[in-house]
Amino acid sequence: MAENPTLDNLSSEHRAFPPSPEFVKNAVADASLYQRAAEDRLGYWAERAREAITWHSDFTEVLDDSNAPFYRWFGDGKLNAAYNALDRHVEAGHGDRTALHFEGEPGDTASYTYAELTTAVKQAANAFASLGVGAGDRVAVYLPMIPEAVITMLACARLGAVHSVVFGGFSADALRNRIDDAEAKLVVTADGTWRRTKPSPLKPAVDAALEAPGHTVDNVLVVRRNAEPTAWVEGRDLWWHEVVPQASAEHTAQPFDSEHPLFILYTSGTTGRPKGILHTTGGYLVQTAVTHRDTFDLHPETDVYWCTADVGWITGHSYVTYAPLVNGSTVLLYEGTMDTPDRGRWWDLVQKYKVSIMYTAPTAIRTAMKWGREIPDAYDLSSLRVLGTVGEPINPEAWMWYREVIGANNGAGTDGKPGPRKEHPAPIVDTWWQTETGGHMIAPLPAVTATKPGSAQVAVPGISTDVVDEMGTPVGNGEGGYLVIRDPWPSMLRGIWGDPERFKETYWSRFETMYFAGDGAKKDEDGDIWLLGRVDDVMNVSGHRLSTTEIESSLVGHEAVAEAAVVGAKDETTGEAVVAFVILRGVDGDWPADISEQLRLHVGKDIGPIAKPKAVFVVPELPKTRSGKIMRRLLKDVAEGRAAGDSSTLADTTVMDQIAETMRG
Ligand code: 6R9
Repeated sequence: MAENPTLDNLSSEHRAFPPSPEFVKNAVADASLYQRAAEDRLGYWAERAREAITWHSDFTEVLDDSNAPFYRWFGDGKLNAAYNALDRHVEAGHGDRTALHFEGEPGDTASYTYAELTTAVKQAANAFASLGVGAGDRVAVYLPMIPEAVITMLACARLGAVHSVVFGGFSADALRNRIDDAEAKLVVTADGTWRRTKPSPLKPAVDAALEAPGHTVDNVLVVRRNAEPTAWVEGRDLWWHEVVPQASAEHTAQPFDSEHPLFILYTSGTTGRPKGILHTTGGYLVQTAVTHRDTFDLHPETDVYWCTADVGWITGHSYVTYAPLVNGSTVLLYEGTMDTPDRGRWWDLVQKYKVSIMYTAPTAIRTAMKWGREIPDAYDLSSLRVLGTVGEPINPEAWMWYREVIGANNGAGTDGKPGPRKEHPAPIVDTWWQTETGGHMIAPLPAVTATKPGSAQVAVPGISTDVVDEMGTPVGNGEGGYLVIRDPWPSMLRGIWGDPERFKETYWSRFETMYFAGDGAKKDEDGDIWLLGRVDDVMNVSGHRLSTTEIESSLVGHEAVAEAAVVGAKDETTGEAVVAFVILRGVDGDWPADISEQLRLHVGKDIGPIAKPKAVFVVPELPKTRSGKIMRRLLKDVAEGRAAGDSSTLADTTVMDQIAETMRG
């Protein structure tokens, strides 16, 4: 791959933004962390574990690798996750600090101090226990982004019960499969939520999921959220408000083993049925808390932290619920979409709650970019001081927009003009990690790293990542290959629920002793890591490896393009051919009729003739999962002239029809 012209193209991105002196002065994490971790990796993690977590009984062993790849971390330590997220902050005198600001989509609000959230979780724990839930039992959670989602997760953790959160957008079938796989005995749900001002039901999917007999569920606990009429199964269904607030507010958290299961979270594999990724308690909390503090430069006394991810995804587990609360921070939780009641909603929330740390996905940034900067420019975003991204590679254009338009905003503008700018915009931290890794693995330290637009750059302290070739040999700087993780890490998955063989096969068989992440990556001339997308998204055109990400990035760099998705379609001569789907900025007629041809030439010029798409299709929408990932598989079907395959996990299932329609027309 060394002489690959297209992989080399990313090295044309040479901008770097060092931290400002004032940011460095007040930062919680400095370069000594890398130093310390390099000297003694396990000693480093032991120190961080004791700093971040209150252990009921201390551990003596940091890592047990005697049964690899089934690693154990802090194995003989005992702790309670909910105690760490709640009670200990109250005991330390922070009971009055706001733990959660909640804003519903219709504009209703609620807030919980640490003392109030602790009480709410104790009551929920007592209520769950009265329904027969105990340590080791599984609880399925099918809730919108409301405080009860966080309360439910922590109440399970408090009891040692294992939660399995299923994203509210999944179908009844998907929910049933997950309930069955985990053998859940309780389902916690809501009557519904709000989506774009309309009530959106949830409970009917639970009813449908449980219709066929043979399941393990005894009770369904239902939060009243939108108060729409709901079918009711007597004896099985219970209202949250009739059970939880009545429960005792006294509950003493029991310590559990560090390796006690904390949760299962299903994620899709490359093929076949979803994998139940298992996380346990001690190591997971240590690494998520430590990275949340370091990557976002968290000052829990003063920061207001907002992660826009849904609790149905790993980001919502690690960086909405567990790490922020374990760190005693103030968290904003927002129920709705970006554009309700209008496209300024997110920026209105930042202004209203004086959000200082914002963590979101590139797809959201590109959407905001598409809507135009006049929208965020009209708000005062001066409170923002750290900006994070996660979920997919971020193209340099979106990164720069995030920095300039959001991170440099120093007050609202008027008359459609931007307001004052900051001399030192908020640093951007691009965080690479996975459901399987539990917490951040590759990310800048904002007070140390000179950040580069589009790169996650360096492994976090104590983590050893590498980029290797087919044979597992590390590639040199300027070369591309497969991303691997060399050493076990505290928040690593402990397995796939009920399927140890699949765990070994999926992650540990490609390169024996190293974890195979499934992502392509490149080291630049400084040795910094650039993620290139899933290896299943890497195309091979005439023997050249081309990254979908790189071509998408080039397309989005053209002034006409708002969003782009690229796939490799089978081609008789070249093996695969590059086929691009783009959404244009503005309205119909803004661009010349031969815009597709112009875009082909643009990519050819930008990256090299080899990368020039064979076809560029202008489409109204791109098929995305509910977590915002583009489903290239479906586009590949279209590009290869087949009917699109299973599109049931799309956020909007009509998108493929719209695309087919456009291509016919
Ligand atoms: C946290 C999360 C994991 C996959 C991962 C990779 C992609 C995540 C990224 C990124 C480039 C980043 N990914 N973060 N790619 N840069 N900063 O998203 O978990 O839903 O399991 O997805 O997402 O391809 O392998 P998950």
